[in-house]
Amino acid sequence: MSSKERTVLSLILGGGRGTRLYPLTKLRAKPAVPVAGKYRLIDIPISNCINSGIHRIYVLTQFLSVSLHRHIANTYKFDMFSRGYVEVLAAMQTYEASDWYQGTADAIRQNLLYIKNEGCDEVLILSGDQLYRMDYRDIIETHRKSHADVTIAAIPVNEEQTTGFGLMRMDDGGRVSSFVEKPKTDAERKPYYTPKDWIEDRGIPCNNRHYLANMGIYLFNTDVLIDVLSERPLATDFGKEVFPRYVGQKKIHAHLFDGYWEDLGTIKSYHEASLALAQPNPPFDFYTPEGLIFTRMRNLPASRIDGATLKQCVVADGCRIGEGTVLNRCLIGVRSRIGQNCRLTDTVLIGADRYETDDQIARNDVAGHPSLNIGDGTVIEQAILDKDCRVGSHVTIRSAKGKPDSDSPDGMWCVRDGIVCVPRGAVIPNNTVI
Ligand code: ADQ
Ligand code: ADP
Repeated sequence: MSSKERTVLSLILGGGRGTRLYPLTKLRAKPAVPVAGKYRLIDIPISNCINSGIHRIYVLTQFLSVSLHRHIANTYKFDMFSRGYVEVLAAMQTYEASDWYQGTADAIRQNLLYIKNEGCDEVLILSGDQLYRMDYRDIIETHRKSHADVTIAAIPVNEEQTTGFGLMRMDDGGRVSSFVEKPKTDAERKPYYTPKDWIEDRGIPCNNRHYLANMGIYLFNTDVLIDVLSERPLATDFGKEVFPRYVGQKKIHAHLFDGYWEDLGTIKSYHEASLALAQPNPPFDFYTPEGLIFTRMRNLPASRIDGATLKQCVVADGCRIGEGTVLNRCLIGVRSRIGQNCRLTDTVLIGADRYETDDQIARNDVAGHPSLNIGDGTVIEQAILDKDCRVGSHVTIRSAKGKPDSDSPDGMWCVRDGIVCVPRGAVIPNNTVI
């Protein structure tokens, strides 16, 4: 290495059309989707970058929402000496192409100008919809030691999980010798079977995980990235086109990782990972001195809970929970208001953007209009209720487990992956049964 320290620029892929997270992405860009009661999806990779000493960060998103921009501008302020920044690059804003980003590689290609201008040595490409903590200095070290062109982070997965991932075969020196994107058949998957000893020799317990999956975390030498994307202008996706094609031509290495890493890109995985935060010994730990996850400071009061029973719950700031209410395995987001004698099970309540005054609530009651967020005597199971929803009193939302995806005619709720989702701002009148 030269005496000059190598520099890393980070690009976070903030999401395609966001259809898999619909309706959470109905009114906001995917990076702005709330997570863990008080954060947004984008806080996870940005915090990982900051904790790894990477301070130059672009977030690539399909559309620029005011709330995403405000969140980033108000949260990530670097001092003038660090030369750090977090900036959002929206698809429609680029001059070279006026189209939506067609895929992960295309999103990066449309922003090559920014990468070239930055003059960095390496580019770290991250997914914006994963919950994990990683010190990227480790993958940077693996990359530099092996003199690779590209290094991909890899995690061992079991056979059932393989259909959702790109799989890699590595040689003993850590070089990737072949890559297949989301294999559909046994024949496609079989060559990627990695023996237990090979995995355990590298200090990772195998636990029946015989396949090395692409985590969607890539470290490229800048010149290689520019080459690859300029040479193949039609390759739109790293997993589908770029890696399978370049695996023999470029020096692609893998960096093994074995911590908690969960995709939050679908309603099902979002719901599961959110509720897992409320478990005893949660797999992702927000309560640790290491690797703080940052978010925007809010001047919210502490939560007030009056005679309610809570089991395995996470409650964010500024909430009020009424007497006689029972919450089992719930994630309750900022400013949530839950009335008396409610029963919520396996539910994610994202919260509210503001409070209503007592006067407003009284007027709503007289008019029979539900107030923010959940009225008295309401029962909810297996649901995700987005921000500012107004679920009336004595409403029942039953579990839709096993039921097909559907949308209510009035747009006030839908079923995705067997989970009832109430979109942002929806109103569910008193006594409704879903
Ligand atoms: P997928 O999970 O299918 O596979 P993909 O849709 O390619 O992921 O998205 C990866 C990341 O890029 C996500 O954060 C997504 O939101 C974002 N993204 C997707 N399209 C985008 C676009 N047009 N513009 C901006 N951002 C976009 C990939 C790899 C697999 C690997 C898994 C790991 O292809 O090989 O195993 O990630 O999760
Ligand atoms: P959250 O508090 O969950 O992070 P938002 O960032 O969307 O959510 O902000 C909550 C509310 O506060 C919204 O109604 C938003 O319009 C308002 N708000 C937040 N920050 C500002 C700001 N800097 N200027 C004006 N309004 C703001």
